[in-house]
Amino acid sequence: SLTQTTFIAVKPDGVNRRLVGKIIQRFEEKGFQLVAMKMIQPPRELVEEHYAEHKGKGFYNGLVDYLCGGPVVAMQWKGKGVIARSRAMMGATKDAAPGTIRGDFSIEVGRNLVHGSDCAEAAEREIKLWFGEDKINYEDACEKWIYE
Ligand code: DAT
Ligand code: MG
Repeated sequence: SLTQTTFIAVKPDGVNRRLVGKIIQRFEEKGFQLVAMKMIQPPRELVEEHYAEHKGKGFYNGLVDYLCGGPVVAMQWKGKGVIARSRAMMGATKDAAPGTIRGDFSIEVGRNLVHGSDCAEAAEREIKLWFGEDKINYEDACEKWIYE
């Protein structure tokens, strides 16, 4: 629905490689609306909770180290079908296709620049975890030019 909101994060490699602007620009150009954004170096407990589904897997500790290892730009983006559409724009976890963010700017699965919630339940959980109630619901002035 139009009111769907998702959690997107630029991971520490994206920040250090100066790709924050480019990544944000992709979602802006698509027509999605930015409703919350902050830069934080997340504490380990937050990242462990965020990636709880992967606990026990071989890559889990490295994954948590990577995400805690520098600044993260955490965002909420709003729009029609934004959860699935932003995942498509990010590209697959493995061998992301050219034209996607991961496909265009990354090589390794463990340095893949960006996170996006994979379903509505995850979006709700991750938004609560990273932002609590913090977001700004401002009027989207160009909505009628993006949606029919
Ligand atoms: P995604 O980030 O596409 O939602 P995921 O939730 O399956 O992917 O995994 C979370 C992150 O963990 C992913 O962005 C990169 C890392 N990861 C996943 N599978 C991996 C693997 N087989 N080896 C190394 N890192 C992996
Ligand atoms: Mg995931």
